[in-house]
Amino acid sequence: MSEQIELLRKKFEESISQVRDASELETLRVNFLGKSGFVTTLLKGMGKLSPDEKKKMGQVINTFKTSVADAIGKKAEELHELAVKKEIEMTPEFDVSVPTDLSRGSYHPITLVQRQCENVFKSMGFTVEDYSEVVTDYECFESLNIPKFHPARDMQDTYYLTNGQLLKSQTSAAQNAIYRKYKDQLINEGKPIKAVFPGRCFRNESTDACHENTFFQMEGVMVGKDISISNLIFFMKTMLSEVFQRDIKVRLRPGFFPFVEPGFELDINCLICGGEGCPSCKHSGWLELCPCGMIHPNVLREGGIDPDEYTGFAFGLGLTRLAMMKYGVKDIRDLNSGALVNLEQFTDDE
Ligand code: FA5
Repeated sequence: MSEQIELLRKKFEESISQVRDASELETLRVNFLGKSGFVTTLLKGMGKLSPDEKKKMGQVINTFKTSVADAIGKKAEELHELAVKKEIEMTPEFDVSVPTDLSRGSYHPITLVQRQCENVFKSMGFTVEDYSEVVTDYECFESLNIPKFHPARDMQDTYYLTNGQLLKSQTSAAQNAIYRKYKDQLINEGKPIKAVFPGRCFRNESTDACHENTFFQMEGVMVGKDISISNLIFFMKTMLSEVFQRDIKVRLRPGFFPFVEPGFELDINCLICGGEGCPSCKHSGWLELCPCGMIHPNVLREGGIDPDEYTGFAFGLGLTRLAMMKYGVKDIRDLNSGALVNLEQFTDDE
């Protein structure tokens, strides 16, 4: 079996050095780490071994598995950086000194609330991360404890590219990469991971006053020793009181997301109708704003972090809905309408 692992290691190293893009990387990951992949087959093959051999081989295979997962994570980051660099190189140069007679523009309300939230979290020691809008199935679902055919996928039907990649349906898609990016600092220097990552999300969704097919979220994660629900509630409360600059009613209720346990829904009392019920809150008086919870052990493990040593929380703030509430926009679709008459009236009040 040791020889078999050595051969597989060589095969993996050779294959990963030839990978040119994210879809090839995903194929390689499935070949090695997928349900019928080489590593899973190795683990299944241990059934025939004696208990002593099983223990020994189990360790060897797991070390191999971790090294494969780490190398794939690193390669994903490299490919991402390369793609960004290429895009920058291809952007034509333009002359910023050319005079223009266009009137001065204004920031979009979503940009305004995004910046406010970023500033609040930066002041509390969080880094702000950028992530691509086109992601793999692994990033958006599998790394988040949502295997193929899991019913939770039905809630997030999205748009697929012909190469198997997809437009991300949730900012949670960046979680795995963030854990891999900062895990060494966490493990070697004891520095907790504290990051927020705003981004555009896409869902194949019937639109109404509070649902769009293209909307913004801001994900936040904190991972370290002894991180608990109290930390989560503290950061949520601070963020909301800083953004609204006044007391607002919120409620926390149980919610299910495969990547957190326990999970919660954080709702905000509708500021359009004052909680009476209106189309903006589907006549319930409450608007789902920021689901959250304690990160599931499987998700931490998949990100290279030992869940027996570290815990963490994650949240997924609906930035577009936050903009609606903050600026009293009754219909979410107005925010994507491009109607300047509506959008120009908001200013950066910082
Ligand atoms: C998620 O997307 C989870 N990834 C959030 C999460 C992160 C949970 C981390 C736990 C831990 P959900 O599908 O409920 O969950 O979306 C999160 C928020 O995004 C919603 O509360 C809402 O504010 C916003 N949202 C979701 N769908 C839409 C939509 N179609 N239009 C506008 N806003 C939306």
